[in-house]
Amino acid sequence: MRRLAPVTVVLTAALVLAGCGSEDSAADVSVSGAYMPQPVSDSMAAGFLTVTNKGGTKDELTSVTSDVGEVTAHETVGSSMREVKEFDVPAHGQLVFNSGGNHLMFEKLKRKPKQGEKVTVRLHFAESGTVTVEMPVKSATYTPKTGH
Ligand SMILES: [Cu+2]
Repeated sequence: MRRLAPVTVVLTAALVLAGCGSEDSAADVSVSGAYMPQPVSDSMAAGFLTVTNKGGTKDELTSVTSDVGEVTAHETVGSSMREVKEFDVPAHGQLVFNSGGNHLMFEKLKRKPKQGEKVTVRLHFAESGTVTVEMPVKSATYTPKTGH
């Protein structure tokens, strides 16, 4: 339980700020496998992660913010991509961002993230409030072993 305490504090603060009276549904959504390949561009980067919803209610990822720049969520359709405003996180399901598929796109970077650093990313959910993720920066060619 001790390991989870900082997350709980962040979530509680987010709910208070939002004036949200919902119960502790925040515990239903968690993030794993987050990483950012070290960007080759000075102004743009991509990020990947998996959102898992343990709860019985669908949630939605409504926005993503970071201190390193502007973030949008994209889906890949064929060989092109388009911005998606709200991604569903199905009940008892996952929302997966992975290379070649859905991805987070960081633009107008204030600094260029380097391998070994961490980028703070905040995921804002319709039901679960805000989840803060420390996204590690990996090598430019990194692919997770469990990746697709
Ligand atoms: Cu994109």
